[in-house]
Amino acid sequence: MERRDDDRNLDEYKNGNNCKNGTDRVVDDGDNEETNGESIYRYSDGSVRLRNPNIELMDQDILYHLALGSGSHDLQEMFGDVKFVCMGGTPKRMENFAHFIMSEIGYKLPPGTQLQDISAFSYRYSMYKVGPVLSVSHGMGVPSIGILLHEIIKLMYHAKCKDPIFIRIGTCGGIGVEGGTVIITDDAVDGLLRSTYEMTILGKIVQRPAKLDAKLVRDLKSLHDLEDPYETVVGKTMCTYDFYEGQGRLDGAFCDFTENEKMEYLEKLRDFGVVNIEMECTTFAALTHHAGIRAAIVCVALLDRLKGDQVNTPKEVMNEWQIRPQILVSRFIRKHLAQQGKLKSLMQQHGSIRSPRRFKLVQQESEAHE
Ligand code: R2B
Ligand code: URA
Repeated sequence: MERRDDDRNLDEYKNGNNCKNGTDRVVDDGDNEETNGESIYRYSDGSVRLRNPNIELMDQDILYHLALGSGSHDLQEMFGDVKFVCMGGTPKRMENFAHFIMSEIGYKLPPGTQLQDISAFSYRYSMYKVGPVLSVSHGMGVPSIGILLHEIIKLMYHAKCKDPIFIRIGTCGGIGVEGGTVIITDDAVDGLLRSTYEMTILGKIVQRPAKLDAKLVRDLKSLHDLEDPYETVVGKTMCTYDFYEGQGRLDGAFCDFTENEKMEYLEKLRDFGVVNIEMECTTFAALTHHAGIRAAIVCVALLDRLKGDQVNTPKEVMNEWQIRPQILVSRFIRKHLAQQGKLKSLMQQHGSIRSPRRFKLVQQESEAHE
């Protein structure tokens, strides 16, 4: 396999700079990084760096669950322009998001082509690319999103993507918030309320800090429109390994606690600042942070767990709710692209602009609302 120009990972590993202890030196690329005072682990040009010297030595790297490979595909050509990686649980939601973001950023596919699930042949995850946006499903729970993150982070590395931003767009159970409320996570905690992702590696317990980007939280929150007919709140999100007993539900196949015990627990979570419960946040926060990638989580609450356990909102209502995080994220992407002067060039692709003068007026109008 072609080695990268400077064999950076391997040489740094040989020089004892392999970052096993997390004390790596890093670049501040000035792209408004903010991770609680720590530097971000990336190359000086913003491209993603791997904390694994083995990848350089491999003949090819097969991203098995994405049905892609560094030997079989020109990953840089295919994905080099990716700036936003948006992920959510289901293939359908992420297909819908791909279509939605396509119209939001005015991206036009070449005539005669249509959006394709790039990872269709993996039969595991679905992935769609809309210009600088990758929309990918991660399945349910920690193991599923963990596998996806390993492969997507390697994909960013092989493709030499610069400063990618990862955003999880999900669903959750709210704590003390109405169904339909949008929640931006500022702290991801596990079932013991620790801001860590704990796993077992080679028979040892390893904990990684589950940190999200504080500036992304503020930027996303600022894009809530006062006219939105729902609330957008910021708070702690708890990650569980199970939907039923793990989230204190009384309606699973098993339940060894009383309703009083359940309520006591949920109230304790609320008093600690937990606003929602889902099943991926600590892994998502920890692995993106470990990779030096800025990341955020935006979920919609499907119910208020202080009021019940069953998800029984009508499908049509729930479908509308699920678009809410997508709207917020699309505002963020539009704003980011507009600030970088890239929105216009996307919109001009494939001759979609009939009148540059009218286009400019419309763009100015919409930018004024961002
Ligand atoms: C939210 O919803 C799913 C469980 O229904 C899970 O993936 C999550 O985090
Ligand atoms: N997803 C969860 O993990 N929990 C809920 O209560 C709803 C959606």
